Amino acid sequence: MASAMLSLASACPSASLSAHENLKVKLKPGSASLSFNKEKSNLFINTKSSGRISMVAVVNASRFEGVTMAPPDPILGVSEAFKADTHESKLNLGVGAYRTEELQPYVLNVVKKAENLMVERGENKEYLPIEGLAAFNKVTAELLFGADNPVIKQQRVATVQGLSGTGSLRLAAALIERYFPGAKVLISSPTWGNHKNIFNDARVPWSEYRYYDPKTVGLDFEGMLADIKAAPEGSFVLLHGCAHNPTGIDPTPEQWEKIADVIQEKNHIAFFDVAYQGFASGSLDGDAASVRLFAARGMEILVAQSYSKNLGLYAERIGAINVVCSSADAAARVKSQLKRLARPMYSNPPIHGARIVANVVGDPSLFNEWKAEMEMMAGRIKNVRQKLYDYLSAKDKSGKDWSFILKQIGMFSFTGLNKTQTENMTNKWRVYMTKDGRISLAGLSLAKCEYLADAIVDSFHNVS
Ligand code: PLA
Repeated sequence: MASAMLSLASACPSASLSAHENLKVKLKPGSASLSFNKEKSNLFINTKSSGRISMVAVVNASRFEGVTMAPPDPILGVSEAFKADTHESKLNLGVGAYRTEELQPYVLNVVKKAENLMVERGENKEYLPIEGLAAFNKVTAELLFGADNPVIKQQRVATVQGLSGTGSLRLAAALIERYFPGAKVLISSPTWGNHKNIFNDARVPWSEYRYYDPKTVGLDFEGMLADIKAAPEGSFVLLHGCAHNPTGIDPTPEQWEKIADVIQEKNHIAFFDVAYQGFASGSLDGDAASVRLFAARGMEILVAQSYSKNLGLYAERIGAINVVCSSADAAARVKSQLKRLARPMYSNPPIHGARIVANVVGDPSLFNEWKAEMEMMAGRIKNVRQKLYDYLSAKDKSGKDWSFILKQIGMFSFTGLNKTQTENMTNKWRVYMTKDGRISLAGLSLAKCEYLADAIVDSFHNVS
């Protein structure tokens, strides 16, 4: 670069450059012509005496000029804003991450024990196969379907370890895009915000089915069935296996049966997102009932699993995609294609979280300890839910019925606060939450319930 600068100076002594965003050039008339290729950030100088000299100009004009600023993520962006706030009374109810009563992150005791086991065994860090850790894949499918389930006995499940729930959903989306071109995915309205991103990025078309009814603050079951029925035959229907995010409203067992009826009638394929197994009710089997009901009917289904919440392994990125097929042969083929899709995306998955899950779920004593810890976590969330309801009912003199909060399950509550009201929650009360009115009760302590109730009552009644 130094020599190029020198040749510019000698070829054209009167040229001076000030190259920032816009290139400004002064030239002595008639002595040379100069052109600047903005696309390539190249500067070409023609002089009469020495012909064409080309050089790469030292400019600050970016080749990424066309890249616009992306908006903050509607969920994870809330955590960033929370961190930047220095206010003492701030409360992060945005992302669904479990906190202790002291509002501290929690590493499960069984996770620590499983990690100690790994150190004791001196396990290595070699690459995993593309499909992941065999011991993990075995226990994760068993946890989901039950070890004695015929789909497992008949080897009809293609299980591939994924990068937690999100990565597993994304892998399945890639499978849909490749093998079901044009097929639509039906998504509940509302749903977890990232679902739409996942299918958009995988270039899978999607549309919404009715789910939440603001009038009853409950499930719009008739609307849901009608929209699933109206969808083109062979669509994929994305269902939250338990603890629907963000509403906390799940179909009843009878309603699940009817949903399965319609999906079967229309030759649709159910695609379950199970991000909260054991965390919704405290029971691993209870929370897998919807998935097992579909499997028991002999339906082919997809199920994405996550261990972020139930084992608190958020940052380990551990989960799986399971595709239940009608034959072992089809399952083997599907699995081979899932591996083929994974290889160029991320090659093979990380080992640490997979070993933790395999150690906990595969060891009867750790497994029982885990269940107790999960019940403890689910129980703490239920306690703050009750306490928040008690405060809201006591403080709100308008007679508004807040009992919907008690009917919702899982780690969230869908408050019904609108965007302006949620802004009041954050700007005035320093309660960080998503703009759809969702609060994560897993981030709330008993000690903060009264403060939160004051913030909600104020926002609900004094802001429209
Ligand atoms: N599916 C649903 C329904 C979820 O709510 C989440 C996480 C995931 C999948 C994916 O989680 P994973 O990739 O960590 O396994 N939803 C969180 C976090 C808890 C997030 O948005 O990423 C939420 O606050 O909604």
